[in-house]
Amino acid sequence: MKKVITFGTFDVFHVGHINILERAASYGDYLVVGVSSDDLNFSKKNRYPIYSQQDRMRIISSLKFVSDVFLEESLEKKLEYIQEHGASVLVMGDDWEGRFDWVKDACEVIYLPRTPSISTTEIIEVVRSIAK
Ligand code: C2G
Repeated sequence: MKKVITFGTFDVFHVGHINILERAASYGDYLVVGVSSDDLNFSKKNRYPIYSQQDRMRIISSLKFVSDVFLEESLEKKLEYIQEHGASVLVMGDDWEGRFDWVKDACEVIYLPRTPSISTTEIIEVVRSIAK
């Protein structure tokens, strides 16, 4: 069985997230998703996600093309996660282009184009401006 792995926060879930997960799944027979923990997010973006890690994991695990979900607690543990889950392909959006090339000895690394004109940050900004 060919296992594909991908990672992300998937906060305020939107169609860009669906698109990357669906395309990632098409590279194999089994898609495992590392959902970034609340603390990892705080360390990367200096803010906590709107949705809790429990809710984000529940949303991702309910998708028909996702086979397994786990909590991603550190960016440096990519290789460990890949080996632990027996993944032979890592898929990421191209905002991460080149950033995970260091795992290429362990598995194939594919960066896919992001869905244009949608992001969690933009949704938060729009909602904020409406609420004012
Ligand atoms: N994405 C996309 N199109 C968008 C928005 C996001 O294809 N319009 C993709 C991103 O490229 C990423 C995935 O959706 O592959 C999840 O995006 P984020 O939730 O923003 O994930 P991020 O916080 O970048 O966490 O170990 C890596 C990190 O955990 C990635």
